[in-house]
Amino acid sequence: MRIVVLAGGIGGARFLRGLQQASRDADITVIGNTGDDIHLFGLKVCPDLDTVMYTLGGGINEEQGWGRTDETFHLKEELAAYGVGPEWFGLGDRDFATHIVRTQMLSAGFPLSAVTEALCDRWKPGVRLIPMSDDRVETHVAVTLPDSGERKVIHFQEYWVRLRASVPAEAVVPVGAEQSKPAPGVLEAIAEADVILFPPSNPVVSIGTILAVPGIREAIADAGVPVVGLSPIVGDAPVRGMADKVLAAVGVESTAAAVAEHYGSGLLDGWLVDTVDASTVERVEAAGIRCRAVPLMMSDLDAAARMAREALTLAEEVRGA
Ligand code: FO1
Repeated sequence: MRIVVLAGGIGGARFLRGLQQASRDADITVIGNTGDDIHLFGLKVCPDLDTVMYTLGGGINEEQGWGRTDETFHLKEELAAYGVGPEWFGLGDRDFATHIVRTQMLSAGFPLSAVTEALCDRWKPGVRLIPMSDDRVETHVAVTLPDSGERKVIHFQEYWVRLRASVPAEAVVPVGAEQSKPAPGVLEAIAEADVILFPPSNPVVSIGTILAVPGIREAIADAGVPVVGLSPIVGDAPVRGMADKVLAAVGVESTAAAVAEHYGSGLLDGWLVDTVDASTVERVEAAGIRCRAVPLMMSDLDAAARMAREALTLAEEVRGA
């Protein structure tokens, strides 16, 4: 079975580990979000691609869900000693190697998709990881800074990590998306898929950014195969991260049903909500999207595998409908 998954960061990566366990013989292609990418110290850092690669490749810092395990921060300390920032983004020594290799290959003229393939040669994640685009797309967020009251547009990572999303996101803009093209293999993978999954990733800055690359949303809508998503919102709050902060920016209430309606029945055929949101199944089905309430707390690998199996089961129900 050929499965295509649109993945963001931590939630997406953990779901993928469950999907691999639930569907061992599946051929999984991951279309990774690159809107979180940031250029630091002359290096290109791709947080969501690295989180998928490290999580499935066995190198992830499990508690954080990002960065490498067994990390040290000598390089970061030395840069700080030179007064070279930013200090708020925790790049570890092992992680720096990934960004150096990536930047070296990009400078040699390789596209990001080829670089990602090369990095995955080492990590062997067991999925094909393709960036949504080889073109530069970076999410920026309009905020009113708490101390100065000044309205500013800042990089997503500064909003997410330095500000901890402590102020409302007034606008979320994937800069460059309009001019970007799907990376080689993205549209082909969607066209050849037997099922397409939206894991519990951030619907605005992760999956929303992937869908903002011209051609991807249309390809999924036209794929003619079941598209099933899992709600990242449980009981009106995001399971992890601060999805509710950016949902407000796009006028979407922080509920499992509102996120499904945000994607729309033109895109989604099925939607899994957590059992605590069972009362919302009717509203999602009224939007033309098949809905089931199942446990969605991805507390461990077995829980993630159960969720993946539920998503694949719903996909078959939709296919047979
Ligand atoms: N998240 C944090 O909350 N603090 C950090 O210092 C931080 C550093 C970091 C370094 C590399 C990387 O790949 C990810 C990193 N993240 C950090 C996570 C990152 O902000 C998020 O994983 C994604 O951008 C959102 O999905």
